[in-house]
Amino acid sequence: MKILVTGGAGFIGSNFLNLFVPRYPDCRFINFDKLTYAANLLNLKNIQVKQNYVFVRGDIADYAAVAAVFEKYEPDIVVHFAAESHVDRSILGPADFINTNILGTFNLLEACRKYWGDRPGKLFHHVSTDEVYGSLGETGYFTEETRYDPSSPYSASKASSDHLVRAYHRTYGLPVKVTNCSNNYGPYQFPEKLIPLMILHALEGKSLPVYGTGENVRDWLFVEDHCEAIWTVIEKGNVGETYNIGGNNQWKNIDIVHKICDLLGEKLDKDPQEFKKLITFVKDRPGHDLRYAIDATKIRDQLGWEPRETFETGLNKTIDWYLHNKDWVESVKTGDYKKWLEMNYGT
Ligand code: NAD
Ligand code: TDX
Repeated sequence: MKILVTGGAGFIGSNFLNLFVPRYPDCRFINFDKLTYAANLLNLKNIQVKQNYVFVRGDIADYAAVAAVFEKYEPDIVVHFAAESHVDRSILGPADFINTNILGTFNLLEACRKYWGDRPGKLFHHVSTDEVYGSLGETGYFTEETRYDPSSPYSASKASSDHLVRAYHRTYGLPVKVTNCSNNYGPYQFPEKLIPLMILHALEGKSLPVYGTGENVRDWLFVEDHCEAIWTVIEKGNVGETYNIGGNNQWKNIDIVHKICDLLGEKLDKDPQEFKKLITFVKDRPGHDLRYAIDATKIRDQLGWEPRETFETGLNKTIDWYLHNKDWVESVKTGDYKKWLEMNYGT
């Protein structure tokens, strides 16, 4: 089985490869990644020498590059993570989001259609987000039937890609599966996202910027639980169907920031107040969705998946990881990784 993983040098994709490359030595994994600012090949240092793993640098928005990978590696399964993923960046500059998330997905679908034809045993697994559903009010959950209502250029581009994937199934019979997951956290997450940003700012004594009043709610899932859920859907899910993934773990942003400060206080034997005094309420994100919450009944009941980590165990692991992986943190912060990239790849 040959598995093409797009975006495998990013946060979730690298966790996916780190879990499954060693676990499935009979599968060959091809990691196709453009290496944007969010990627880091250091994430993959434990598997880079494995016989069943290969890295190919390339852009999914470039059809010729995508076609070349299909010709050379003849993948049976595509697990499509590659995306521009940060909402704030999409507000500042949506163009890359349209290009990668929409055009890039289209190119992959076209390649599948051309190179797979009607052959059996193929699968396009599309990794998507709960943000396509827009915002919940104070109550309720997103189910697989919730109407799409995206708020940001990021979520609109992901919604668009979801529609394309489903259209390729209905129109051309392409074997696809879609998963829509809630907010992930864990090792290797680029420190622009809430949890790693707060951990690293607190450690450096920088302000902890909470948007608006901090009352917005997100539903958090440990990244490895997301990866296991994707694998479960690949193995056991029905072709043409969608599965929501979430850990039933809703938190207000401000409460998470307090919790991180408390845990850092415990771990570093410091007064948490030292970190909490850094909290600064800043201008709200435009179009900021109030609340996300996933109803994961379908994947639990039909496929038997459930998360292994609680928020307590997952957040502790995550903070410990950022405390013990200073080289990774430094390389991301100082731009050393960017220099290394320029030396090795010229850009
Ligand atoms: P990330 O930003 O950490 O990583 C994205 C990866 O895609 C990077 O390695 C980047 O280099 C690569 N990439 C970007 N543009 C590319 C292009 N044009 N061609 C090839 N590679 C390209 O993102 P992430 O947080 O790991 O998210 C992965 C996927 O999961 C995304 O599709 C995202 O929408 C989805 N998702 C993320 C979350 C979350 O909380 N992070 C939750 C649900 C779904
Ligand atoms: O500095 C911050 N302060 C703050 O209050 C940051 C970075 C975020 N926030 C708030 C905004 C959100 O309500 O925290 C919440 C989480 O923000 P992000 O980490 O940017 O995540 P979010 O916008 O919820 O989107 C994430 O989850 C769904 C991922 O980035 C997406 O890729 C995924 O699809």
